[in-house]
Amino acid sequence: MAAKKYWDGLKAGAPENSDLAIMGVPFDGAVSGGRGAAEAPGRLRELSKKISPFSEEGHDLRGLIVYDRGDLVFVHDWESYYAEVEEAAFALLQSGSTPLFLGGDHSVTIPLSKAFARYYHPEPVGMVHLDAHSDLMDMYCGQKWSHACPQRRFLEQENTKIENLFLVGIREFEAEEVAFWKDNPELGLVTARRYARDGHKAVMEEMVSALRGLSAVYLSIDIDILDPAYAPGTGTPQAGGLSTRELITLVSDTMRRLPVKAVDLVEVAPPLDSSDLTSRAALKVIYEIFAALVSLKGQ
Ligand SMILES: [Mn+2]
Repeated sequence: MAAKKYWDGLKAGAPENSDLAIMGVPFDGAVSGGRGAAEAPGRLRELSKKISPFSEEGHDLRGLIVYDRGDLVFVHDWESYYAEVEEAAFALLQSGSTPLFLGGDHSVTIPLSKAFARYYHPEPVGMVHLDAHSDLMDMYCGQKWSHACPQRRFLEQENTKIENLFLVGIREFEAEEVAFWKDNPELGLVTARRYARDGHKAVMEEMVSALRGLSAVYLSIDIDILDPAYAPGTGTPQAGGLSTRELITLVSDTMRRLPVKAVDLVEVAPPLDSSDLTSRAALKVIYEIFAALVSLKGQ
């Protein structure tokens, strides 16, 4: 799929010479709430045609070279699909560009972050998880690959550590997740309430200091970190979340201040959306990721 068709105004590149590589993972078989996240990559690409290639502060994004690998479509079974997703993610990491994975539900982070950890092994890797939920369940609905489990699966990788996992925006828990947090005080966990109380700057300092020393960080953005007022189109919305204004700044600063080497954006569910509000919020975040990459490229 040529980037020319979508992502209007950006330069289309090959995997080896691009700044950013996009891959859609249209899978929503692991949700506990509403489905529809499988339609997100298609909807986001479609809407990208209407977005001008400038950041919200007027920075020109037309120099950014983007390779859009297209979607990895689910064909057979869950296990072989995740193996394929992992291999495709690994290949994109090998190409040297920064991958941006478009989910799909949050379970897709399981094979994606596994590929990430494997690519950087034995170097330690970190994770920033922006979400209403901590996704720290060992099992959910009898399933280890539920969208409630990705961070537990990430912590099973050899080169990950609890202190290198940093969560922001959390405001709903299962009993097991609260117990896990209590048993592991080194876990970086900022609730949505604390984010509002302490403010962006203080949380950024805490995040940067928690992940200091790492050379590769994975950024996982669940759109339900946003308040449903800003992002109604998601399977498990939770009131009391961040505003789009806050999320854009949070993602932009995370990209600039930490060595983010891969990003995913998950849980946008177009069939549950209203006037594409959620997809448009996601695209705003995506274009600020582009802007961060452009400014990092110029350094
Ligand atoms: Mn999640």
